[in-house]
Amino acid sequence: MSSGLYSMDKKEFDATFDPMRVRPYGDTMNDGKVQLSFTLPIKADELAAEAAKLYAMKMGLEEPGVVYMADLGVGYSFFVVYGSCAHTIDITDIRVTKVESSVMSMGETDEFIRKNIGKKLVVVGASTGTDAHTVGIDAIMNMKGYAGHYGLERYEMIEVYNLGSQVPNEEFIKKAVEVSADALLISQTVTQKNVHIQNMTNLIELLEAEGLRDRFIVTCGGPRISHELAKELGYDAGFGAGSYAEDVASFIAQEMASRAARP
Ligand code: B12
Repeated sequence: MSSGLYSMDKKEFDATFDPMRVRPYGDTMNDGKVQLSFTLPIKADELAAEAAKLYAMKMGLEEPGVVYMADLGVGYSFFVVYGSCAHTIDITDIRVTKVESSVMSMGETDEFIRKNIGKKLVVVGASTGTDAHTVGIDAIMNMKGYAGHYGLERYEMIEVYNLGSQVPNEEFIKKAVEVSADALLISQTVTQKNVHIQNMTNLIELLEAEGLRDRFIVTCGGPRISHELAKELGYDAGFGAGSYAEDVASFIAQEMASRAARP
């Protein structure tokens, strides 16, 4: 490593540097530089810029600077603030809850299903509750998929029912029973006032009340969904931003096979 990377002398840096304790990096290693953006409900002027700076300081940023201020209309201002953060994270303390299946390609998943399950898997998906966003669930289910990753409709060994958006949980479950679904795919995009938590919890409660919870593999996804949250709410797996059909297809196939193998 070149000593030019560091704000301190290389010897001094090597003596204090702990690769397990990390902090953000901007211009020079370990400088703690971060950038954040936020909106204040006051008009964009010198007072607002000072308020943004003080707020950043309260958040723990040292020497914050307003690098961008924009007028958002009557009485609102938008800021980008840059500063240094002193905190570090000990990465040896971090425990990650992640989906345990290994991700297979579309061809490998089809082959896995043929070999280990011997029938097409039936999946039913929707953006449930009041959520009107369809792009996420379509990215996973539609034939053309998303960002070069084909969707589930393209899989030879998966039969797909995409019910669209704003599907009430009762209707969703009814369809799943009607088509003898193996797996349910719930998409949630709107998280304002935790509406997704209420809706996702309601689905699990309805399944439990009807004695159907164990009949399906129940998965969910969305930009603010994590596997950890999904497990907490009683789902089998959760998929966040940047997930693709391969992720959920691999999980469902492997989970089906391991359930079938259980005595
Ligand atoms: C397009 C859009 C809309 C379109 C939706 C059109 C449509 N047919 O879907 C329209 C204009 C209708 C819309 C409406 C609204 N929207 Co809107 N919308 C967006 C926008 C710009 C993009 C969302 C999107 O399509 N992303 C692309 C997809 C591919 O990404 P994704 O959803 O994350 O999906 C990926 C993963 O999350 C995952 N995934 C998703 N679902 C699932 C499911 C499973 C099973 C799996 C495995 C994976 C998975 O895989 C996908 C691929 O990687 C976002 C802002 C943004 N830039 O993200 C706001 C946004 C989502 N909308 C927002 C809001 C508030 C609304 C409204 C409530 C606004 C209003 N007051 O009326 C309404 C919704 C009303 C309602 N009842 O739901 C907010 C949500 C805030 C929040 N956290 O709650 C956002 C973030 C905008 C914002 N910053 O305020 N919206």
